[in-house]
Amino acid sequence: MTTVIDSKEAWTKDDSGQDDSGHATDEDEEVEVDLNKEDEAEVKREIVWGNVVKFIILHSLALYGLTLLPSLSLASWIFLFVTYQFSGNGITAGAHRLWAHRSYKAKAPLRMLLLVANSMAGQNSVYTWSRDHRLHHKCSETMADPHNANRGFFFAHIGWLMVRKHPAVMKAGKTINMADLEQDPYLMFQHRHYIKCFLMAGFVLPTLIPMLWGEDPTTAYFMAVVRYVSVLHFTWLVNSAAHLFGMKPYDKNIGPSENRLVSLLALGEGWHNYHHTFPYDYSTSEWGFRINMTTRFIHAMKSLGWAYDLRTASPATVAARATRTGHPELTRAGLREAKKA
Ligand code: ST9
Ligand code: ZN
Ligand code: ZN
Repeated sequence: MTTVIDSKEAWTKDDSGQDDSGHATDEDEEVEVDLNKEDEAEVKREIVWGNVVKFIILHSLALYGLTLLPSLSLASWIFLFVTYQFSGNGITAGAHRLWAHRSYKAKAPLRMLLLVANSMAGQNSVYTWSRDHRLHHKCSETMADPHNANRGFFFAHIGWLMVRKHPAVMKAGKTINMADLEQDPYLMFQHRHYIKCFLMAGFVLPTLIPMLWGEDPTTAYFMAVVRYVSVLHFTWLVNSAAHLFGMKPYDKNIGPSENRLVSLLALGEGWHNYHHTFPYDYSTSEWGFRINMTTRFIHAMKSLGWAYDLRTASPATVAARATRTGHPELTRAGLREAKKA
């Protein structure tokens, strides 16, 4: 079943009446931090050198891993591609569209599958990821946004993971309602045992499995590093490139943009102007399956009966919003009209 949302307000509450997305609610009034007056110059950056060293080592290993690609067997190439898609969906279909935004519902087998995929992607626990992401939407492009794109491409991409968070992030973060995720025992298990889950799904299994078809374990390990670092960068591009480059059909007053290349690499998550305007939409775009592997995945799960209650914005809602705040001629309906004329 697909739920079409006609009213903008409809998505801020789930069935239990709790705010489920981290977006603007009445509670916003309680955020006392003057988010826009914080001056970049006043921010005392505290570099977390441990993370800097960690990322240098990780990228060095990934660069060495790239030199092994020509020696890969066909089976290992297929495995690399499948694990990129699988772990990527653990972020896109899992942490992002299911858990952070509750844009659809999933039965237990799908939730388990997505949790394994998410652990493989190694981007912090779903709980931590969703808390930061809900805050990213609620305080988008202010000092309380953990990866505020106004602080530049590098900060939004990777820099934010190498410095202590701005006090505004901590303060505004306390207004994020996480009760829905706290009630999920699977998620809290992953949160409590995160490092073990990550190492097992991200490195141990992807090193052991290719040995079944005779791959050298060292090569298999380096392929896991290449896959991990690639998926990290494809994800970070949503925070950097898709907040800086592209068209804005739905809301021209915000940074998030429609970026095809990012959508291709990030399994459909580059349609970021649409996503920030209609964050409850399970498809993060009005273009269906077009450059959107995650939407294809969710539909495959729906046909198995594992995904249901998919929420989406109606064409009328999209048209009304684009007319009010965006460029209606650049929306799907607008481009269709232009083609006819
Ligand atoms: C990674 C995450 O890569 C990537 C997220 C990307 C999001 C993209 C979104 C775009 C849309 C989706 C697109 C998907 C595309 C996928 C494509 C796939 C092909 N609210 O954090 P701490 C409080 S991770 C409320 O340590 P520091 C809280 O009390 C990469 N409160 O702050 C917390 O304690 P606890 C691997 C908050 O000390 C306490 O502060 N991971 C919030 O400033 C301390 O929190 C790493 O490299 C909040 N939002 O450190 C680890 N935040 O947690 C990187 C904090 O106990 N992280 N609090 O409740 C770190 O090392 C640290 O977080 C730090 C900041 C150094 C960055
Ligand atoms: Zn964003
Ligand atoms: Zn989002």
